[in-house]
Amino acid sequence: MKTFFVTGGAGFIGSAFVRLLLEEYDDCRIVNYDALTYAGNPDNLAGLNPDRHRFVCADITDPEAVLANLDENTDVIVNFAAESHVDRSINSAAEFLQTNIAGTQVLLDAARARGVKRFVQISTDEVMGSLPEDDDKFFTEASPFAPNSPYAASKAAAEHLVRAAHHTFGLDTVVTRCGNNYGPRQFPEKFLPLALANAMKDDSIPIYGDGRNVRDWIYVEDHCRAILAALEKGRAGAVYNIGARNERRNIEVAEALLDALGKPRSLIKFVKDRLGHDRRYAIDPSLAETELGWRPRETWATGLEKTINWYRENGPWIEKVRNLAYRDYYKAQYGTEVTVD
Ligand code: NAD
Ligand code: TDX
Repeated sequence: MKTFFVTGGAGFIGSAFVRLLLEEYDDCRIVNYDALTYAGNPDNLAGLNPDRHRFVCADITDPEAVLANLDENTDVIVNFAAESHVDRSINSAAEFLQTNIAGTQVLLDAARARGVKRFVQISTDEVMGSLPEDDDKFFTEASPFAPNSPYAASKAAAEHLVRAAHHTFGLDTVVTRCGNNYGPRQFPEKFLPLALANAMKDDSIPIYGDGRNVRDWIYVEDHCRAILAALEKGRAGAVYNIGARNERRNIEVAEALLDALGKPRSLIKFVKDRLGHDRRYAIDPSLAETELGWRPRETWATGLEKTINWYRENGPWIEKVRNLAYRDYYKAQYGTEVTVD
């Protein structure tokens, strides 16, 4: 039997990972440790078996709470907990430094104190900065760090702390760096679910700048399977870039969503650019493919279809997360209101 301590497991990717663990291991036990910030959502955990999945509402920056909930026999910590939205980090960086940096160190210290066998850090391609447009360059594990937003800088700092814990104390660590995830249960502050939720209500889709920025999109379950492969087969101290070789310009993403929904492209609205907006992310996942034997299962077409179907079938989930706090955030960020039921 394996025991997992998953942080941030009530968020978008963490909740998909917890589901995958419960599917893949008949006898695993999971402590799902999440502070339920604005992005954490208990509805994301509906229906999970309480005998094998224990939810704890607490903060990773609280060392006592972490130690109180981290058993001696824990096999793996998987750290998803983070402030994850670039625009919010531009508005205010403080929480990003606390959770993403200080919180990661708390978890590393606790892992050593409890003799946890492996520590998996969920990082991002953004730590490597931005690539030139229309180029054949990709991010590899050897790409230098060049974070451009406070979010990316905080995730880069966290990676350095993980590296230091491995080098100095011999903690068994693995880092995964993924690109832009999409799929069910993604909070609609991120571009794809925001565009989808807006278009479903005939609200406009705000596109920053010229809309030609490129992101490398991956279906969330494919990312989770890569994390599982890294957790099981990754070398101690290694970093793995995870991507589905699926570069798209933002404008193409918006057009694909509108076409699939049968909505007019006139819903696209160009708005003021994000400060410091990274131009292109593109990942070379060769190492994960060769060392971990991992491959994505979904194509852009199948992943998008699954995602759109999920949002179509889960109107109440969307309406619930587009609460007063969300509507205030939206108004402050975009200067317009979103339509809610
Ligand atoms: P998310 O914002 O949906 O979820 C984050 C979760 O962490 C939430 O449930 C929140 O309540 C929890 N959390 C935040 N601060 C906490 C704290 N101090 N203590 C405990 N829990 C806390 O994020 P996501 O999109 O699911 O991303 C998960 C991880 O994957 C993050 O580390 C992010 O940097 C990384 N990542 C995300 C993407 C992406 O495209 N979304 C891509 C690459 C890497
Ligand atoms: O309203 C918008 N309009 C727009 O054009 C928003 C919210 C975004 N965008 C653009 C900015 C980016 O070029 O769309 C692209 C995607 O934006 P986000 O969804 O905010 O993602 P990004 O900034 O690329 O970062 C994401 O990928 C790496 C995740 O949010 C991070 O958590 C992850 O680490």
